[in-house]
Amino acid sequence: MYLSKLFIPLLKNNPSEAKIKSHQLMLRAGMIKQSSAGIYSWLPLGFKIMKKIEQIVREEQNKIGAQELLMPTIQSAEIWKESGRYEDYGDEMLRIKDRQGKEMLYGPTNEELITEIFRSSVKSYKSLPQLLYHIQWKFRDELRPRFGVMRCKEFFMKDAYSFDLSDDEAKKSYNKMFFAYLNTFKRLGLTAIPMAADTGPIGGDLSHEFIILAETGESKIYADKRIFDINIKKHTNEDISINSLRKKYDEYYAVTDDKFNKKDFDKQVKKENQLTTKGIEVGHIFYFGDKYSKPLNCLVDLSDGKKVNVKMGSYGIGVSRLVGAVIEAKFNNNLMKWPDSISPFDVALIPSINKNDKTSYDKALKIYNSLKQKNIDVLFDDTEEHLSAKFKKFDLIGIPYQIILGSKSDNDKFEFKEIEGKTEILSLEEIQNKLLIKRNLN
Ligand code: P5A
Repeated sequence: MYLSKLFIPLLKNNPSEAKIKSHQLMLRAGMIKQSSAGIYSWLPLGFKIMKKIEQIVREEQNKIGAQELLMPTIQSAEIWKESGRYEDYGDEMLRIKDRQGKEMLYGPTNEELITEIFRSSVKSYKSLPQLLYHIQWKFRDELRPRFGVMRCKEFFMKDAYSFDLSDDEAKKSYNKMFFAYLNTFKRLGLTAIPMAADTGPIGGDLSHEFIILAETGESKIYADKRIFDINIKKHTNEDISINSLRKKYDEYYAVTDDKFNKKDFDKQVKKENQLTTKGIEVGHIFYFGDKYSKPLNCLVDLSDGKKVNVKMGSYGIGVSRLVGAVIEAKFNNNLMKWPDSISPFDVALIPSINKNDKTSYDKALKIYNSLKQKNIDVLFDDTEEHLSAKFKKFDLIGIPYQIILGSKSDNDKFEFKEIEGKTEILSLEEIQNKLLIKRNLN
Protein backbone atom coordinates (compact mmCIF):
# COMPACT_ATOMS: atom_id res chain seq x y z
CA MET A 1 0.00 0.00 0.00
CA TYR A 2 1.16 3.52 -0.87
CA LEU A 3 0.85 5.91 2.05
CA SER A 4 -0.29 8.65 -0.35
CA LYS A 5 -3.31 6.49 -1.26
CA LEU A 6 -4.16 5.21 2.22
CA PHE A 7 -7.29 6.76 3.71
CA ILE A 8 -5.72 7.81 7.00
CA PRO A 9 -6.82 11.19 8.37
CA LEU A 10 -3.95 11.88 10.78
CA LEU A 11 -4.35 14.59 13.43
CA LYS A 12 -1.39 16.68 14.62
CA ASN A 13 -2.71 17.34 18.11
CA ASN A 14 -4.56 15.46 20.79
CA PRO A 15 -8.30 16.08 20.47
CA SER A 16 -9.56 17.58 23.73
CA GLU A 17 -12.35 15.03 24.17
CA ALA A 18 -9.86 12.15 24.40
CA LYS A 19 -8.89 11.57 28.02
CA ILE A 20 -6.89 8.35 27.77
CA LYS A 21 -4.02 7.43 25.50
CA SER A 22 -5.82 4.75 23.47
CA HIS A 23 -8.61 7.17 22.60
CA GLN A 24 -6.04 9.85 21.71
CA LEU A 25 -4.02 7.54 19.49
CA MET A 26 -7.06 6.09 17.73
CA LEU A 27 -8.24 9.57 16.78
CA ARG A 28 -4.79 10.91 15.92
CA ALA A 29 -3.87 7.91 13.77
CA GLY A 30 -7.18 8.05 11.94
CA MET A 31 -8.35 4.65 13.16
CA ILE A 32 -11.89 5.60 14.15
CA LYS A 33 -14.33 8.44 13.73
CA GLN A 34 -17.14 9.12 16.17
CA SER A 35 -20.55 9.24 14.52
CA SER A 36 -22.53 9.95 17.69
CA ALA A 37 -21.97 9.46 21.44
CA GLY A 38 -20.52 5.98 21.95
CA ILE A 39 -20.93 5.01 18.28
CA TYR A 40 -17.96 4.88 15.93
CA SER A 41 -17.05 4.23 12.33
CA TRP A 42 -13.95 2.13 11.90
CA LEU A 43 -11.62 3.65 9.32
CA PRO A 44 -9.24 1.46 7.27
CA LEU A 45 -6.28 1.42 9.69
CA GLY A 46 -8.38 0.71 12.79
CA PHE A 47 -10.55 -1.77 10.96
CA LYS A 48 -7.56 -3.73 9.70
CA ILE A 49 -6.21 -4.10 13.23
CA MET A 50 -9.58 -5.10 14.65
CA LYS A 51 -9.96 -7.74 11.90
CA LYS A 52 -6.58 -9.20 12.85
CA ILE A 53 -7.64 -9.42 16.49
CA GLU A 54 -10.92 -11.00 15.43
CA GLN A 55 -9.04 -13.64 13.43
CA ILE A 56 -6.83 -14.63 16.39
CA VAL A 57 -9.89 -14.85 18.62
CA ARG A 58 -11.55 -17.05 15.97
CA GLU A 59 -8.55 -19.36 15.57
CA GLU A 60 -8.35 -19.99 19.32
CA GLN A 61 -12.08 -20.72 19.51
CA ASN A 62 -11.82 -23.16 16.61
CA LYS A 63 -8.85 -24.87 18.29
CA ILE A 64 -11.01 -25.97 21.22
CA GLY A 65 -13.71 -27.24 18.88
CA ALA A 66 -16.11 -24.30 19.07
CA GLN A 67 -18.16 -23.79 15.90
CA GLU A 68 -18.80 -20.40 14.38
CA LEU A 69 -22.25 -19.27 13.34
CA LEU A 70 -23.80 -15.85 12.92
CA MET A 71 -26.89 -14.61 14.71
CA PRO A 72 -28.59 -11.33 13.77
CA THR A 73 -28.12 -8.04 15.62
CA ILE A 74 -31.88 -7.45 15.83
CA GLN A 75 -33.83 -9.84 18.06
CA SER A 76 -37.47 -10.36 18.88
CA ALA A 77 -38.57 -9.25 22.37
CA GLU A 78 -40.54 -12.48 22.82
CA ILE A 79 -37.67 -14.75 23.87
CA TRP A 80 -36.49 -12.09 26.33
CA LYS A 81 -39.93 -12.06 27.88
CA GLU A 82 -39.72 -15.86 28.21
CA SER A 83 -36.42 -15.63 30.10
CA GLY A 84 -37.65 -12.74 32.22
CA ARG A 85 -34.81 -10.44 31.19
CA TYR A 86 -36.87 -8.09 29.01
CA GLU A 87 -37.81 -6.01 32.03
CA ASP A 88 -34.64 -6.71 34.06
CA TYR A 89 -32.29 -5.38 31.41
CA GLY A 90 -33.68 -1.88 31.83
CA ASP A 91 -32.58 1.23 29.94
CA GLU A 92 -29.39 -0.32 28.59
CA MET A 93 -31.48 -2.23 26.07
CA LEU A 94 -32.29 -0.42 22.83
CA ARG A 95 -35.91 -1.27 22.11
CA ILE A 96 -37.36 -0.89 18.63
CA LYS A 97 -40.71 -1.53 16.93
CA ASP A 98 -41.05 -2.75 13.36
CA ARG A 99 -43.78 -1.44 11.02
CA GLN A 100 -46.27 -3.99 12.34
CA GLY A 101 -45.66 -2.70 15.84
CA LYS A 102 -43.82 -5.89 16.83
CA GLU A 103 -41.40 -5.37 19.72
CA MET A 104 -37.80 -5.88 18.70
CA LEU A 105 -34.45 -4.99 20.21
CA TYR A 106 -30.82 -4.55 19.20
CA GLY A 107 -29.09 -7.47 20.95
CA PRO A 108 -26.92 -6.57 23.95
CA THR A 109 -25.99 -10.30 24.26
CA ASN A 110 -27.36 -13.60 22.92
CA GLU A 111 -28.14 -16.11 25.69
CA GLU A 112 -31.85 -16.16 24.80
CA LEU A 113 -31.43 -16.35 21.05
CA ILE A 114 -28.88 -19.17 21.13
CA THR A 115 -31.07 -21.13 23.58
CA GLU A 116 -34.01 -20.69 21.23
CA ILE A 117 -31.92 -21.98 18.30
CA PHE A 118 -30.69 -24.91 20.37
CA ARG A 119 -34.05 -25.98 21.79
CA SER A 120 -35.64 -26.18 18.36
CA SER A 121 -32.78 -28.16 16.80
CA VAL A 122 -31.38 -30.49 19.45
CA LYS A 123 -33.47 -33.15 21.16
CA SER A 124 -31.08 -35.90 22.25
CA TYR A 125 -28.20 -36.25 24.69
CA LYS A 126 -26.25 -37.75 21.77
CA SER A 127 -25.74 -34.30 20.26
CA LEU A 128 -24.06 -32.90 23.36
CA PRO A 129 -21.70 -31.33 24.26
CA GLN A 130 -21.84 -28.35 21.94
CA LEU A 131 -19.82 -25.15 21.83
CA LEU A 132 -21.11 -22.40 19.51
CA TYR A 133 -19.92 -18.85 18.99
CA HIS A 134 -20.32 -15.81 16.83
CA ILE A 135 -18.52 -12.51 16.41
CA GLN A 136 -21.10 -9.80 16.03
CA TRP A 137 -21.98 -6.20 16.90
CA LYS A 138 -23.79 -5.62 20.18
CA PHE A 139 -25.62 -2.56 21.43
CA ARG A 140 -25.87 -1.37 25.03
CA ASP A 141 -27.25 2.07 25.67
CA GLU A 142 -24.54 2.87 28.21
CA LEU A 143 -25.38 5.82 30.44
CA ARG A 144 -21.86 7.20 30.22
CA PRO A 145 -20.08 5.98 27.10
CA ARG A 146 -16.46 7.07 27.38
CA PHE A 147 -12.82 6.41 26.59
CA GLY A 148 -13.50 5.82 22.89
CA VAL A 149 -13.89 2.15 22.04
CA MET A 150 -13.42 1.09 25.67
CA ARG A 151 -16.95 1.76 26.77
CA CYS A 152 -19.21 2.45 23.86
CA LYS A 153 -22.78 1.80 22.89
CA GLU A 154 -22.10 -0.23 19.79
CA PHE A 155 -19.21 -2.67 20.13
CA PHE A 156 -17.89 -5.85 18.54
CA MET A 157 -17.96 -8.96 20.73
CA LYS A 158 -17.10 -12.61 20.41
CA ASP A 159 -19.70 -14.50 22.39
CA ALA A 160 -19.64 -18.26 22.81
CA TYR A 161 -22.19 -20.55 24.45
CA SER A 162 -21.68 -24.06 25.84
CA PHE A 163 -24.30 -26.80 26.16
CA ASP A 164 -23.71 -29.84 28.39
CA LEU A 165 -25.67 -32.57 30.15
CA SER A 166 -24.29 -32.23 33.67
CA ASP A 167 -22.63 -29.67 35.92
CA ASP A 168 -19.38 -31.63 35.78
CA GLU A 169 -19.32 -31.71 31.99
CA ALA A 170 -20.27 -28.04 31.85
CA LYS A 171 -17.34 -27.10 34.08
CA LYS A 172 -15.02 -28.87 31.65
CA SER A 173 -16.36 -26.62 28.89
CA TYR A 174 -15.83 -23.63 31.17
CA ASN A 175 -12.23 -24.63 31.80
CA LYS A 176 -11.59 -25.22 28.12
CA MET A 177 -12.73 -21.70 27.37
CA PHE A 178 -10.65 -20.37 30.28
CA PHE A 179 -7.61 -21.95 28.66
CA ALA A 180 -8.50 -20.66 25.16
CA TYR A 181 -8.75 -17.14 26.60
CA LEU A 182 -5.28 -17.27 28.12
CA ASN A 183 -3.88 -18.36 24.74
CA THR A 184 -5.84 -15.71 22.86
CA PHE A 185 -4.62 -12.82 25.00
CA LYS A 186 -1.08 -14.14 24.95
CA ARG A 187 -1.09 -14.12 21.13
CA LEU A 188 -2.24 -10.51 21.27
CA GLY A 189 0.84 -9.66 23.34
CA LEU A 190 -1.18 -9.13 26.52
CA THR A 191 -0.96 -10.57 30.02
CA ALA A 192 -4.59 -11.02 30.98
CA ILE A 193 -5.27 -12.39 34.44
CA PRO A 194 -8.48 -14.25 35.27
CA MET A 195 -10.16 -12.82 38.35
CA ALA A 196 -13.17 -14.16 40.19
CA ALA A 197 -16.01 -11.77 39.37
CA ASP A 198 -19.63 -10.93 39.90
CA THR A 199 -22.10 -12.16 37.29
CA GLY A 200 -24.40 -9.11 37.01
CA PRO A 201 -27.28 -9.31 34.51
CA ILE A 202 -25.91 -12.47 32.83
CA GLY A 203 -26.38 -14.54 36.00
CA GLY A 204 -24.96 -17.74 37.52
CA ASP A 205 -22.50 -18.27 40.36
CA LEU A 206 -19.19 -19.02 38.65
CA SER A 207 -17.51 -16.29 36.66
CA HIS A 208 -14.10 -14.88 35.78
CA GLU A 209 -13.16 -11.55 34.27
CA PHE A 210 -9.93 -11.46 32.25
CA ILE A 211 -8.15 -8.28 33.17
CA ILE A 212 -5.08 -6.52 31.85
CA LEU A 213 -3.40 -4.07 34.17
CA ALA A 214 -3.80 -0.41 33.27
CA GLU A 215 -4.13 2.72 35.38
CA THR A 216 -6.92 3.92 33.11
CA GLY A 217 -8.93 0.71 33.51
CA GLU A 218 -12.41 0.86 34.95
CA SER A 219 -12.14 -2.35 37.01
CA LYS A 220 -10.61 -2.23 40.47
CA ILE A 221 -8.73 -5.41 41.29
CA TYR A 222 -7.16 -7.09 44.30
CA ALA A 223 -4.67 -9.86 43.70
CA ASP A 224 -1.81 -11.92 44.98
CA LYS A 225 0.81 -10.65 42.57
CA ARG A 226 2.38 -14.10 42.18
CA ILE A 227 -0.55 -14.93 39.90
CA PHE A 228 1.30 -12.99 37.18
CA ASP A 229 4.13 -15.52 37.25
CA ILE A 230 2.04 -18.53 36.24
CA ASN A 231 3.45 -19.94 33.03
CA ILE A 232 0.91 -21.43 30.66
CA LYS A 233 3.43 -22.65 28.08
CA LYS A 234 3.50 -26.27 29.16
CA HIS A 235 -0.20 -26.90 28.91
CA THR A 236 -1.84 -28.60 25.99
CA ASN A 237 -5.44 -28.81 24.95
CA GLU A 238 -6.35 -31.84 27.06
CA ASP A 239 -8.91 -32.08 29.82
CA ILE A 240 -6.42 -33.04 32.53
CA SER A 241 -3.89 -30.35 31.86
CA ILE A 242 -6.62 -27.75 31.38
CA ASN A 243 -8.22 -28.60 34.70
CA SER A 244 -4.90 -28.48 36.51
CA LEU A 245 -4.20 -25.10 34.96
CA ARG A 246 -7.53 -23.81 36.27
CA LYS A 247 -6.58 -25.08 39.73
CA LYS A 248 -3.27 -23.24 39.55
CA TYR A 249 -5.05 -19.94 39.04
CA ASP A 250 -7.46 -20.76 41.86
CA GLU A 251 -4.50 -21.04 44.26
CA TYR A 252 -4.00 -17.29 44.20
CA TYR A 253 -6.35 -14.62 45.45
CA ALA A 254 -7.50 -12.47 42.50
CA VAL A 255 -10.87 -10.74 42.52
CA THR A 256 -12.61 -7.69 41.13
CA ASP A 257 -14.15 -4.95 43.25
CA ASP A 258 -17.56 -6.50 43.87
CA LYS A 259 -16.04 -9.76 45.16
CA PHE A 260 -13.48 -8.05 47.37
CA ASN A 261 -13.35 -8.84 51.06
CA LYS A 262 -10.58 -7.19 53.07
CA LYS A 263 -10.47 -9.85 55.76
CA ASP A 264 -9.99 -12.66 53.23
CA PHE A 265 -7.40 -10.63 51.34
CA ASP A 266 -5.31 -10.03 54.49
CA LYS A 267 -5.71 -13.62 55.61
CA GLN A 268 -4.83 -15.24 52.29
CA VAL A 269 -2.19 -12.91 50.89
CA LYS A 270 0.99 -11.79 52.66
CA LYS A 271 1.37 -8.01 52.78
CA GLU A 272 4.33 -7.99 50.37
CA ASN A 273 2.36 -9.95 47.75
CA GLN A 274 -0.77 -7.81 47.87
CA LEU A 275 -1.54 -5.91 44.70
CA THR A 276 -4.38 -3.40 44.55
CA THR A 277 -4.69 -1.69 41.22
CA LYS A 278 -6.86 -1.06 38.18
CA GLY A 279 -7.37 -2.98 34.99
CA ILE A 280 -9.29 -3.31 31.76
CA GLU A 281 -11.77 -6.14 31.40
CA VAL A 282 -11.11 -7.72 28.01
CA GLY A 283 -13.12 -10.90 28.51
CA HIS A 284 -15.71 -12.34 30.84
CA ILE A 285 -16.88 -15.94 31.21
CA PHE A 286 -19.92 -17.28 33.06
CA TYR A 287 -21.35 -20.58 34.17
CA PHE A 288 -25.07 -20.33 34.90
CA GLY A 289 -26.42 -23.91 34.50
CA ASP A 290 -30.12 -23.84 33.67
CA LYS A 291 -30.80 -20.13 34.19
CA TYR A 292 -31.96 -19.80 30.56
CA SER A 293 -32.68 -23.42 29.58
CA LYS A 294 -35.31 -23.71 32.33
CA PRO A 295 -37.58 -20.76 31.55
CA LEU A 296 -37.06 -21.27 27.81
CA ASN A 297 -37.81 -24.97 28.17
CA CYS A 298 -34.66 -26.20 26.48
CA LEU A 299 -34.66 -29.94 27.19
CA VAL A 300 -32.88 -32.99 25.83
CA ASP A 301 -33.72 -36.69 26.20
CA LEU A 302 -31.29 -38.80 28.23
CA SER A 303 -30.55 -42.45 27.35
CA ASP A 304 -33.06 -43.66 29.97
CA GLY A 305 -35.85 -41.58 28.48
CA LYS A 306 -35.77 -38.86 31.16
CA LYS A 307 -35.54 -35.23 30.06
CA VAL A 308 -33.09 -32.67 31.46
CA ASN A 309 -32.55 -28.97 31.01
CA VAL A 310 -29.20 -28.41 29.31
CA LYS A 311 -26.48 -26.78 31.39
CA MET A 312 -25.12 -23.65 29.83
CA GLY A 313 -22.31 -21.14 30.08
CA SER A 314 -21.47 -18.03 28.07
CA TYR A 315 -18.11 -16.55 27.21
CA GLY A 316 -17.42 -13.04 25.93
CA ILE A 317 -14.41 -11.22 24.50
CA GLY A 318 -14.55 -7.50 23.75
CA VAL A 319 -12.97 -7.56 20.28
CA SER A 320 -13.34 -3.83 19.60
CA ARG A 321 -12.34 -2.95 23.19
CA LEU A 322 -9.17 -5.01 22.71
CA VAL A 323 -7.90 -2.57 20.09
CA GLY A 324 -7.94 0.12 22.80
CA ALA A 325 -6.62 -2.24 25.45
CA VAL A 326 -3.56 -3.18 23.38
CA ILE A 327 -2.85 0.52 22.88
CA GLU A 328 -3.14 1.19 26.62
CA ALA A 329 -0.58 -1.57 27.15
CA LYS A 330 1.84 -0.64 24.35
CA PHE A 331 1.63 3.11 23.59
CA ASN A 332 4.18 5.11 25.57
CA ASN A 333 5.80 8.54 25.21
CA ASN A 334 4.02 9.19 21.92
CA LEU A 335 5.39 6.00 20.41
CA MET A 336 3.21 3.08 19.37
CA LYS A 337 4.44 -0.41 18.63
CA TRP A 338 1.83 -2.99 17.63
CA PRO A 339 2.56 -6.62 18.48
CA ASP A 340 3.68 -8.43 15.27
CA SER A 341 0.54 -10.59 15.36
CA ILE A 342 -1.87 -7.68 14.84
CA SER A 343 0.26 -4.96 13.28
CA PRO A 344 -1.63 -3.25 10.43
CA PHE A 345 1.38 -3.84 8.12
CA ASP A 346 4.40 -6.16 8.34
CA VAL A 347 6.88 -3.37 7.64
CA ALA A 348 7.13 0.31 6.76
CA LEU A 349 9.31 1.44 3.84
CA ILE A 350 10.52 4.96 4.52
CA PRO A 351 12.70 6.51 1.81
CA SER A 352 14.00 10.01 1.67
CA ILE A 353 12.63 11.08 -1.69
CA ASN A 354 14.24 13.88 -3.58
CA LYS A 355 11.82 15.81 -5.77
CA ASN A 356 14.44 16.57 -8.41
CA ASP A 357 16.01 13.16 -8.56
CA LYS A 358 13.74 10.27 -9.48
CA THR A 359 16.35 7.61 -8.68
CA SER A 360 15.57 7.61 -4.94
CA TYR A 361 11.89 6.96 -5.64
CA ASP A 362 12.68 4.25 -8.22
CA LYS A 363 15.00 2.49 -5.80
CA ALA A 364 12.30 2.44 -3.12
CA LEU A 365 9.74 1.22 -5.63
CA LYS A 366 11.98 -1.71 -6.53
CA ILE A 367 12.23 -2.75 -2.88
CA TYR A 368 8.48 -2.28 -2.48
CA ASN A 369 7.72 -4.59 -5.41
CA SER A 370 10.14 -7.20 -4.24
CA LEU A 371 8.54 -7.27 -0.75
CA LYS A 372 5.07 -7.48 -2.28
CA GLN A 373 6.18 -10.44 -4.35
CA LYS A 374 7.07 -12.28 -1.16
CA ASN A 375 3.59 -11.50 0.18
CA ILE A 376 4.98 -9.09 2.74
CA ASP A 377 2.43 -6.41 3.59
CA VAL A 378 4.38 -3.17 3.32
CA LEU A 379 3.34 0.45 3.79
CA PHE A 380 5.43 2.55 1.39
CA ASP A 381 5.77 6.21 2.32
CA ASP A 382 5.89 7.60 -1.22
CA THR A 383 5.44 11.21 -0.09
CA GLU A 384 8.13 13.85 -0.45
CA GLU A 385 8.14 14.96 3.16
CA HIS A 386 11.31 15.19 5.21
CA LEU A 387 12.38 11.97 6.91
CA SER A 388 11.84 13.56 10.33
CA ALA A 389 8.21 14.37 9.47
CA LYS A 390 7.74 10.86 8.14
CA PHE A 391 9.06 9.33 11.37
CA LYS A 392 6.52 11.33 13.40
CA LYS A 393 3.67 9.79 11.41
CA PHE A 394 5.07 6.30 11.78
CA ASP A 395 5.39 6.81 15.55
CA LEU A 396 1.58 6.91 15.53
CA ILE A 397 0.93 4.19 12.98
CA GLY A 398 3.01 1.83 15.11
CA ILE A 399 4.35 -0.66 12.53
CA PRO A 400 7.05 -2.54 14.48
CA TYR A 401 9.68 -2.66 11.66
CA GLN A 402 11.02 0.01 9.31
CA ILE A 403 13.26 -0.06 6.26
CA ILE A 404 14.79 3.40 6.11
CA LEU A 405 16.41 4.59 2.90
CA GLY A 406 18.50 7.46 4.17
CA SER A 407 22.17 8.15 4.71
CA LYS A 408 22.87 4.78 6.36
CA SER A 409 21.63 2.75 3.41
CA ASP A 410 23.62 2.23 0.21
CA ASN A 411 22.90 0.41 -3.05
CA ASP A 412 22.30 -3.06 -1.71
CA LYS A 413 22.34 -2.75 2.08
CA PHE A 414 19.53 -1.04 3.92
CA GLU A 415 18.80 0.29 7.38
CA PHE A 416 16.37 -2.08 9.08
CA LYS A 417 15.02 -0.82 12.37
CA GLU A 418 12.93 -2.53 14.99
CA ILE A 419 10.94 0.02 16.98
CA GLU A 420 12.36 0.21 20.51
CA GLY A 421 14.93 -2.38 19.42
CA LYS A 422 18.11 -2.57 17.41
CA THR A 423 18.96 -1.15 14.00
CA GLU A 424 20.88 -3.29 11.52
CA ILE A 425 22.25 -2.78 8.01
CA LEU A 426 20.99 -5.71 5.94
CA SER A 427 20.50 -6.91 2.40
CA LEU A 428 16.97 -7.08 1.04
CA GLU A 429 17.05 -10.86 1.18
CA GLU A 430 18.06 -10.82 4.86
CA ILE A 431 15.25 -8.37 5.61
CA GLN A 432 12.69 -10.50 3.80
CA ASN A 433 13.79 -13.64 5.63
CA LYS A 434 13.59 -11.89 8.98
CA LEU A 435 10.07 -10.66 8.28
CA LEU A 436 8.90 -14.03 7.03
CA ILE A 437 10.28 -15.78 10.10
CA LYS A 438 8.55 -13.28 12.38
CA ARG A 439 5.28 -13.86 10.59
CA ASN A 440 5.56 -17.64 11.03
CA LEU A 441 6.08 -17.21 14.76
CA ASN A 442 2.62 -15.69 15.15
C1 P5A B 1 -20.68 -13.34 27.77
C2 P5A B 1 -20.87 -13.52 26.31
C3 P5A B 1 -21.56 -11.03 28.28
O1 P5A B 1 -22.24 -10.27 27.64
N1 P5A B 1 -22.88 -12.82 27.30
C4 P5A B 1 -22.33 -13.32 26.07
C5 P5A B 1 -21.85 -12.54 28.26
N2 P5A B 1 -20.55 -10.64 29.05
S1 P5A B 1 -20.07 -9.12 29.27
O2 P5A B 1 -19.08 -9.14 30.29
O3 P5A B 1 -21.17 -8.28 29.52
O4 P5A B 1 -19.39 -8.65 27.93
C6 P5A B 1 -18.33 -9.38 27.37
C7 P5A B 1 -17.17 -8.47 26.99
O5 P5A B 1 -17.60 -7.47 26.08
C8 P5A B 1 -16.88 -6.27 26.29
N3 P5A B 1 -17.82 -5.15 26.55
C9 P5A B 1 -17.72 -3.92 26.00
N4 P5A B 1 -16.84 -3.40 25.13
C10 P5A B 1 -17.00 -2.11 24.75
N5 P5A B 1 -18.00 -1.32 25.21
C11 P5A B 1 -18.93 -1.81 26.07
N6 P5A B 1 -19.92 -1.02 26.48
C12 P5A B 1 -18.81 -3.17 26.51
N7 P5A B 1 -19.52 -3.96 27.36
C13 P5A B 1 -18.91 -5.16 27.36
C14 P5A B 1 -15.98 -6.50 27.49
O6 P5A B 1 -14.67 -6.83 27.05
C15 P5A B 1 -16.60 -7.69 28.17
O7 P5A B 1 -15.67 -8.47 28.87
